[in-house]
Amino acid sequence: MRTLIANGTIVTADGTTSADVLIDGETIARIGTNLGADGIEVDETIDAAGRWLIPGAIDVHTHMELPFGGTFAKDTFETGTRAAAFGGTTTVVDFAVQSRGKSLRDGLDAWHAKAEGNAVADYGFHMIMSDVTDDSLKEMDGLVDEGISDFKLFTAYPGVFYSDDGAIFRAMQQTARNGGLIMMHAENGPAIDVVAADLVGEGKTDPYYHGVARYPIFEGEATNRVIRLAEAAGVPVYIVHLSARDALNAIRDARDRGTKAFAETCPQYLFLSLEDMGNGFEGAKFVCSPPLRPADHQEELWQGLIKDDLQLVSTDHCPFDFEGQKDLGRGDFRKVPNGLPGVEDRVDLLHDGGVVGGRITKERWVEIISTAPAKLFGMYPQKGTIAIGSDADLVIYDPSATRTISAKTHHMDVDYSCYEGRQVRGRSDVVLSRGSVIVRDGQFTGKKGAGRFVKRAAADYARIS
Ligand code: DUC
Ligand code: ZN
Ligand code: ZN
Repeated sequence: MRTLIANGTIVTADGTTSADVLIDGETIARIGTNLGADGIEVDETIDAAGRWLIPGAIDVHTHMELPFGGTFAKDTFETGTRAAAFGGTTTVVDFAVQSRGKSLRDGLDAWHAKAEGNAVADYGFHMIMSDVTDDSLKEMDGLVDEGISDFKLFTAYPGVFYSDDGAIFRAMQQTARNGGLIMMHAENGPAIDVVAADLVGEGKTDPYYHGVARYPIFEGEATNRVIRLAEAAGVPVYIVHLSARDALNAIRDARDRGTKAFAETCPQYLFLSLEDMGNGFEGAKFVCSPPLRPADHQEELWQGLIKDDLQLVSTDHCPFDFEGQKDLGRGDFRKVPNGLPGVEDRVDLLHDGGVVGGRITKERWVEIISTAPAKLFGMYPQKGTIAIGSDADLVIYDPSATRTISAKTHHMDVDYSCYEGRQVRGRSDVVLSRGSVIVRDGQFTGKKGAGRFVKRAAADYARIS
C-alpha cells in the first residue's frame, strides 16, 4: 500500500516546510515537493492542504487497567489506544506492574497479555518495581535487553508501591550497570500519610483534602532527594508527573549543576488547579497524585517547558468512573482511586494553551508531545519525527478547527471529563499508524490488535541537548 499525503505543511521539532510525503507500506519513503507530478503510482492520495502534518504524538505515561485502591483503571489497551488515536497519539508507553512478592517477569507477562491483540496503535512498557530484591535487581538487566529499558519506583504510597532510599539506590546502581533509567514518583509518602490521617481525624474527609495533605514541599523534598541519590549512583533520573514549583526548582538546580535529570509534567498541572477539587464529593473527579496545585504553580511549569527544564508532557492517564469507582472514597478521601483520564486531550490542550496561547512555537509543541518522548525513551528516529525510513505514524492536524471537550463525545471509557465544556483550538483530522489510516474525520478506521509492541533501546542521553 502506497499513500501520498499532498500539499501539507510539515511541522517537526526541527522546523516547518511545505512538502509531500510518500508512504510505502509502514514507513516514510520520500519527502519532497510536488511528488504527485513524478508519476509515482499510489493507492491513495490524501490532500492535507491548509493543515499541518506532524509526527504521531507519543504519550510515555499511561496506566491502562492499573489495579489501584481495590479497583482497576477503566480503559483497556483497546479503548485507551483508540481514544489516544482520536487525539493524535499513535504510541503509548504504559507501566507494567510488579506486585509485591512476585517477579518482574510475572508483571511484564501480564501486561503483554493485556495489550497484545487489543491495542489499536503501538505501545511499549516501563516496569513499576514494587519489590527491590536480589532477584528483581538481576531481572532488570534482561528487561533492558527486551526493550523495557526503564523502571519506575515510588517514594509515595507506603505499603503499596513505596520503596525506601536504600531500595531506590540499589535499583539506580543496577541501571548504572545495565544502561536503563530510573523514573521516580517523587512525593514523601510517609509524611503525607501523617498529614492525611490528621485531616481525617479532624473530620476533613472531602476529596479537596487529598490536595491539601500532599504538600508541594513534600514533592520538592522527594524530588531533590532522588536526584541526589541518582548523582551518587552516577545515573540519569527522570521525574514523572512533576506538579509543583518546589519540584521544578529541584530539577532546575540539578540541571544547572550539570546533572542528567529529566522531567515531565502533565496537562492537569498546566490547566487545572486545587480549586477544581472543591465542591464536595465532585472533587473526586480531580483526585490524582501528585495532586492539583494552587493555580500560581501553572505559569512556572509553562516556564519550565519553555526553558527545557521540563522536557515533555505526558498524561498519567489513569481513568476511574465517577459513579462506581471514585465513589469508593465517599467519607474518606484516602480511599478515592487516584487518577485522571487524559490520553485523548493532551495534544489539543497543549496546542491550545501552548501554541495558540503564545507560550511556545508549534515546533516546540511537536517536540514536547512527540520528539522528546521518542528520544528520551529510545524510539527515535523510528518514531517522533517525519523522516525517510521512520514509521509512518502521522497526523494531519487542523490548527484552526475548534472543538469542545466533553464526556458525551470523548472516546475514553470513563463517565466524566476533567475539561467538560472547555473549547480548544486544534484537532487531529486524519491519523495514521505505520501507514494505515486509523482515524479519519471523527471515525475510527483502524483494527483491534493492529498495535505492535515497540522494543525500545536504552535511552541515549547524548542525543538530547
Ligand atoms: N498517580 C495517579 O494519580 N494515578 C496512578 C498512579 C499515580 O502515581
Ligand atoms: Zn506516579
Ligand atoms: Zn502514573
